[in-house]
Amino acid sequence: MKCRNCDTDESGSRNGTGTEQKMKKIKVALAGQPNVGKSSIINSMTGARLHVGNFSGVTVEKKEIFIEKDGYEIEMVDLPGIYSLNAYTPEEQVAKKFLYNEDYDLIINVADANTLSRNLIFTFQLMDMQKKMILVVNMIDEVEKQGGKVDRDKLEELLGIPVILTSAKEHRGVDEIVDHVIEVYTSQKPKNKLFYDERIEEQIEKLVKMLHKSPHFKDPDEARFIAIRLLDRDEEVYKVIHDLPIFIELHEMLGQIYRELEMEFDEESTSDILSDERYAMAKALVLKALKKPPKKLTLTDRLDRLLIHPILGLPIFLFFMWLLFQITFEVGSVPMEWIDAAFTEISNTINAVLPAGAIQSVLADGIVPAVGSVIMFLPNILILFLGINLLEQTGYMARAAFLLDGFMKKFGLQGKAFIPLVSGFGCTVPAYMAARTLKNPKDRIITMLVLGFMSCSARLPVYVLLIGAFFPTSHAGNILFIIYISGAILGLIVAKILRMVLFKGEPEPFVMEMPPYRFPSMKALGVELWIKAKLFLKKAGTFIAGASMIIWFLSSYPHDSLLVQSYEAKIEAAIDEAAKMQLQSELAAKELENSYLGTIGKTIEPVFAPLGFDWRVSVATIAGLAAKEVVVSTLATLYAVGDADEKSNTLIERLRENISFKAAVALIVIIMIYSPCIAAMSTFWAEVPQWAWRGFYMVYPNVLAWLMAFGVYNLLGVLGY
Ligand SMILES: Nc1nc2c(ncn2[C@@H]2O[C@H](COP(=O)(O)OP(=O)(O)OP(=O)(O)O)[C@@H](O)[C@H]2O)c(=O)[nH]1
Ligand SMILES: [Mg+2]
Repeated sequence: MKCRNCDTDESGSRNGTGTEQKMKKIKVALAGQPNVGKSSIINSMTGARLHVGNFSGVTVEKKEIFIEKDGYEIEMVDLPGIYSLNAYTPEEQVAKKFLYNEDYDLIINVADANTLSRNLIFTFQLMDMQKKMILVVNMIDEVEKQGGKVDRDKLEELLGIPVILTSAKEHRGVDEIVDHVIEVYTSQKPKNKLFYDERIEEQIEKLVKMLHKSPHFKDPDEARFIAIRLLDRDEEVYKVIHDLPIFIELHEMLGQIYRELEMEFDEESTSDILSDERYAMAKALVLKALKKPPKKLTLTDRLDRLLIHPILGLPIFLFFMWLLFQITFEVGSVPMEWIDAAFTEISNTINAVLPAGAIQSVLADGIVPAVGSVIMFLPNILILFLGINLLEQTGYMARAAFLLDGFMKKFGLQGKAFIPLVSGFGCTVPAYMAARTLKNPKDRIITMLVLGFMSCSARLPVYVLLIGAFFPTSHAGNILFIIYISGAILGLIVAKILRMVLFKGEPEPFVMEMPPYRFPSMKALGVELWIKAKLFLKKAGTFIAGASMIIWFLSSYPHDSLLVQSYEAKIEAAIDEAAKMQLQSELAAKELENSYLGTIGKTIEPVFAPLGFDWRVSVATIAGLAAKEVVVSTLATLYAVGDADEKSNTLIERLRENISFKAAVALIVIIMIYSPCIAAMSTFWAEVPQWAWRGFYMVYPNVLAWLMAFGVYNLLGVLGY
């Protein structure tokens, strides 16, 4: 078996092999309830690196992985988790739309063996679609560890579809899946074994007959599915039949059927009747096919006694967060100094080896310090990501959301918003996507509007650099923690204001599944960190290096030969080395000020002057709109180009000489609040179609950032800094 795009980090694109024309294609939809291990199964089968986590709503967009075997090209589509075909949240809608509208050959329905009966309810809905289907019962390791057992043959016999027992964690059963896919694809579809109560079947039959009157529903399987979905009060399906010529007749018949069934079953809606039916079938099936593990107090129960304790829960959570930022700073700064020193050494070597000129300058003053200044924060970023990953993988994320629900509700946000907000500490782009798990559109837009205040990992380099330069090392970890917490608190306050002014009403009540605690897989953690490191280094080597070349060019040209000549004469006439050095520094500073960037900087300087920023910091701030690391690399380039002083070698020393403490704090405030990077902004645009919100989103964080920075700068001034 060969996987074609598994070594791409997040899949999606296909790298053609040229052989694909000859291959027969099979398209498989991987559907199942959230957190059952769909993405893990694809990873385990193919070596792909789809993102997994121990909470519902990890996958929010469909992802394709291609595998080849025995002359077949199999496209596996990993879908977001979906509780039922009566889906509500935007990410569930992605899965539902795919299942309804796309052309695919078969469904692999993944179920969690721990919660089999609940999962089977969705399985029945999928079986109603009358497509070729395989049931994969995953997490078999957990059930067996507790002394339970799933009877595969029994399940197959009762459901009438192939069943595979798997453990994605232990790589058990997963290799069988591809063979089954090919076998099911090449064989006839088995006969439908799923029938409801006779009284319901009678009505389904009536509806099918009516649907057959329309040329759209000649296929009996499809007509049966539509009939069942109509009984299940599926709005999407209702919209489809609404436009048919038979609609009036059908609508009348439906009304009558609803009334009859509701009377007969004494239920409020036919949808409830079908739910009860499926529930009863699932229960009966589980009784026959699952040996239940004996009930005992699990590790999860014992851990939860402490971790979601009504009084201790929150302080424990805050302690974990504090610890994370301490470690991020303390442990991260050790290799940081080595990396910094290594890049300074490279710059010095380039200066020594290459003849003076544009090439020497673009390398030693442009690319090397810029890329180095960003790469040196890789250790900090990896530690922060490790922390977020642990939160995701262990199952603690859902608990933290639960603990903070009451608190967040006071600020007009719902507890579930905690997940996108925390993801925002890693990267704002997936965090905007993760907001899809919020059902209520108002909750979702508020969360997205304040998400930018959760400092992403790209802002970490700016913070660590400024903290290193302007605060005592002993407090560094605490300062970092305070910055992150302040961002979060500001987010809550803004959410409250938005809720009061623009989005009146209450946030949705908290509904979220608490998954069992799971030990994170070291391999999965390693892979996630490796992907992160690779992406970060790639960004430093491409985007940041490119940006630094532009900054270097703009800050080195145009050359004023008259100025250089006049200074060269002065330097030659200088009496001693010190005077020479002084003149060289003056020349470098003047040239920089006269450069293109100097001119641009001077033009925008007045906007930032009230915050104590000189033109260089102003330019770096604006450049940070592209990506936050660019703030650091721009400062590195600007201070390297304009600095001929051999004494202050590191960027930190140069910053201390050129920026005041209060301006540095104002810069931290700006970075914390103003618009995130281009990638994040375009994601927001893609996720939020309303122009009014897009416009608001582009303006308000920047105005707020300036005002807050101005306030802090002046407050520090009053306090005597
Ligand atoms: N013990 C055990 N854990 C598993 C197994 N498969 C997945 N997991 C864990 O279950 C959690 C959920 O896995 P995912 O692959 O993200 O689940 P998903 O179905 O893709 O979830 P959504 O994308 O949210 O719908 C993760 O913590 C996995 O490590 C398994 O077979 N055994
Ligand atoms: Mg997933």
